Amino acid sequence: MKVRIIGVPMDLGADRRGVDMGPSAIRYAHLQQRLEENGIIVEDGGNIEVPNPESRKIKDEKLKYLHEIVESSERTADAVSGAIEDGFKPLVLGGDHSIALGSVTGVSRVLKKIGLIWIDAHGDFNTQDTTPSGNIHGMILAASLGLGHEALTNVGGFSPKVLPENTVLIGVRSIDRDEKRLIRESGINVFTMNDIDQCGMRNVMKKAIKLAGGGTAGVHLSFDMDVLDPMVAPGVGTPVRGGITYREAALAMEMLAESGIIRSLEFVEVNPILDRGNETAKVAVGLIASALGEEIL
Ligand code: NNH
Ligand code: MN
Ligand code: MN
Ligand code: MN
Repeated sequence: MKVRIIGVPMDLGADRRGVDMGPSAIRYAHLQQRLEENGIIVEDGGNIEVPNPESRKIKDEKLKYLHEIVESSERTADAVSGAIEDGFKPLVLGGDHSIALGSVTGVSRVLKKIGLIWIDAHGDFNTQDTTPSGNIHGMILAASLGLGHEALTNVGGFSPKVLPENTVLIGVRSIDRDEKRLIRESGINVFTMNDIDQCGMRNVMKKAIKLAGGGTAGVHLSFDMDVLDPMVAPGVGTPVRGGITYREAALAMEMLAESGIIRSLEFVEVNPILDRGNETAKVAVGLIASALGEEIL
């Protein structure tokens, strides 16, 4: 297997500094070495260029940094498409979750019909009409399905990037009021924390793999580190109590690796400023290794 690392030091979508250092923190936690030990050929493609919030004066818009995020997304999409075309599996490191717009666009453009597995404490299903914060990282799953601001949905020049029946949202426990209605109406597949508690991660992932992988050319995994319990992953911008354990996350990754459906993946929202001893980045590296086929024995 050949993997190309693509860093996206983006913090504009969360409007909060620190998460832009996520790619460095994950690299510093020996990502490349760990993957190479597993026999993977790793190429580090460096970082996508992202502007700093300090270099920007006007800040009064409803969707914060819309223009900058759209432009960065196009660059990320090109890097992700390029990696797949060059025979690599793109591994995108965030950065806040707004970077998923670029990754999803990049995979969808090459594979045409994709599945999407979105693992997150949040729904990321807001639009300009429902967002309580104006932060674009809370809108990207909706945008991938063609819902929301046209500047977001039109990234890559096509929309939607994925169909609701091939979209699976897992681990949610914090959804805004109007966002709830949008998710229900959308027809996407959702497994909440309650579903994980009731049915177990194994059963949830079995269903998710069928839904996202069935009849698609491949699946993009978008993993928001805040899905983990804050005790496991303290270094995230918007922690929510009652998250999944390390083993639940690792099992999900191991099952995805075994299924063979994953064509590209990303890990987002690692914020080293809020972290303890780079623990969250280390957790991310363990999960990435599992998702890319590392076996316990
Ligand atoms: N739902 C909130 C919003 O739209 C929070 C989103 N924050 C996240 N999403 N970290 O994963 O602003
Ligand atoms: Mn920055
Ligand atoms: Mn998210
Ligand atoms: Mn989240």
